[in-house]
Amino acid sequence: MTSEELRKALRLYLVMGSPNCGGADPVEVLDAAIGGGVTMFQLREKGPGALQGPELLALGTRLRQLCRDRGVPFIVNDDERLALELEADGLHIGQEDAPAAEVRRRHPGLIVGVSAHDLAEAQSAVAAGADYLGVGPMYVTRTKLDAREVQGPAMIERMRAGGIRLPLVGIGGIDAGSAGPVLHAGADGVAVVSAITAASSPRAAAEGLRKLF
Ligand code: 3NM
Repeated sequence: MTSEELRKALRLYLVMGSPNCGGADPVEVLDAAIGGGVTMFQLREKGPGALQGPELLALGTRLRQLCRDRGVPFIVNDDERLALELEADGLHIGQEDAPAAEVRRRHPGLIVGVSAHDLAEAQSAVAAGADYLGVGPMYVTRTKLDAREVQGPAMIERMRAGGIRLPLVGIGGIDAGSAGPVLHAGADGVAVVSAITAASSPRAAAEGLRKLF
């Protein structure tokens, strides 16, 4: 994938695991969300009731297949082994996970995304060879219990002003009503969990976000 293709794929990035789906089948949620215009998917199986082992592998296999069928890049959060087992297109890592430079070296063919919360973290991630950055939290989020302090869209502006040219997505508390300032600040796209997974119609929610592009 070229960097321009990656920039486009990052426009509407759904991040999700079974704990975010309120008992609905994550495969059905993802199918509807892709129907509504989701352009990239990350399997992030975290929080109360998160699946592990064979159950996680089984769910990941179904989600991976759906992404393959629909032509949507499939990214795995944090778990390098799972990413390889599922033949993921990429890995997303946080500041508390394995160092980005090592992940980059170990997996030269994968898209590597890194969570960055300030300009210094963004600069280190660029130096480590990241392909894109997730910047958050943009707004208050109830999805990630250990989220940092709210940075707001201004952090994206600060990164752009500081010379960061890598594809950027904002994350944290974003929905169709609050995505505008994030894009205006210089983000290539938005990453969302609950705006889609907790919506009564994930498809309509995704359509509402896609209209912004
Ligand atoms: N990462 P919602 S915030 C997974 O700030 C994640 O790095 C964040 O969920 C960060 O769209 C977040 O429901 C949760 O607010 C985003």
